[in-house]
Amino acid sequence: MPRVFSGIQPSGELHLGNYLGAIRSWVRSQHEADAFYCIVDLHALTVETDPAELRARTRQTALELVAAGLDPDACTLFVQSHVPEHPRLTWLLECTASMGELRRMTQFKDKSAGAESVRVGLFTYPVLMAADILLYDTDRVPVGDDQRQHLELARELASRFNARYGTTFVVPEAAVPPVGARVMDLQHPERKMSKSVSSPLGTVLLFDEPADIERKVKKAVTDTDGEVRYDPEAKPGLANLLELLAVATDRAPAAVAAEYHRYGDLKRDVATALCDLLAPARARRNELAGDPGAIDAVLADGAAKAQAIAADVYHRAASAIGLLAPA
Ligand code: AQP
Repeated sequence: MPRVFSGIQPSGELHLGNYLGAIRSWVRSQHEADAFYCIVDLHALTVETDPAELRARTRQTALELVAAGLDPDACTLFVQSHVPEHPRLTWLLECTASMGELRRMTQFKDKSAGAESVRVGLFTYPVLMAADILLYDTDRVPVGDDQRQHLELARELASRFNARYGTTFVVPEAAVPPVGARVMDLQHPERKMSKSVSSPLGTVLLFDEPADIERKVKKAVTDTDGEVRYDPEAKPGLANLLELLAVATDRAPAAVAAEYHRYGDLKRDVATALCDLLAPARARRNELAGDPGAIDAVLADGAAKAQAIAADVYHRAASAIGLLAPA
């Protein structure tokens, strides 16, 4: 079975972009692959975080992922900081990466732009992400489009390490969905929907009530020419809505566009499709919320399974690079 790995930050409430870009493929992959899914709490430290909130969000993210369809019997779900090999391998990879290649990372440029003080962790974030992936001999990484560049770096670091020290890591492939890989903010269709950028009307949360979903879709920014056609360059807001309906109903955006003449009708059907798509997750979350201890047990079990693999791969890498093993 191929090995699949992917991660998500506990940096805010899960949104439709996280679901369509990543979590939906995770749910599918858990039945076809040996799947590892990680709540990457160390990544969340790269920006200002409140300690109590981070702790609560980490548990809540696990609960929400299970509600969204992850089955703890079919996949391994764990918290990054519970497996100490993640930061240990990061150091070996930081000594493999160069400053120049990290400076080229567009997410670093975006997130650091205008900041008075930038944490070193924000700069080295992609190396930690490479360690996350390489620790599990990962074949496939299901991610949204925004993570392509980081994935390329993980591949490059694996190949470079293998060339320098002998074959150690599996070189992973990105698996980016054909539609839904970049869900845009409904109010600012030029930027992606995001957890950490506040845009209450532009962000559809995974657990929004149907009335909120309808309100947000109804108010989504489009354009004034009134013609329904799929043209992401010229009509980004409309294209986003067409993609949402396409991905929710398993069709192509252009085929969806051909069925509509009025923006209002399209918005009505987008809202209905999203409400239907997200209803089962909302119902499951309400059930799971009654038993928070069950989630802690899932995470403990997941960390034990993950560490068994991560420890082996870390020791393989440490040995290859020349670290003396403890007697
Ligand atoms: N708008 C999006 N469209 C499609 N996929 C998306 N993903 C994120 N936003 C979109 C995918 O969700 C997975 C988890 O993302 P993450 O939590 O690790 O961080 P991120 O990519 O930086 O996403 P966010 O939600 O915008 O978080 P913040 O605001 O905290 O940075 C990834 O596979 C990502 O591609």
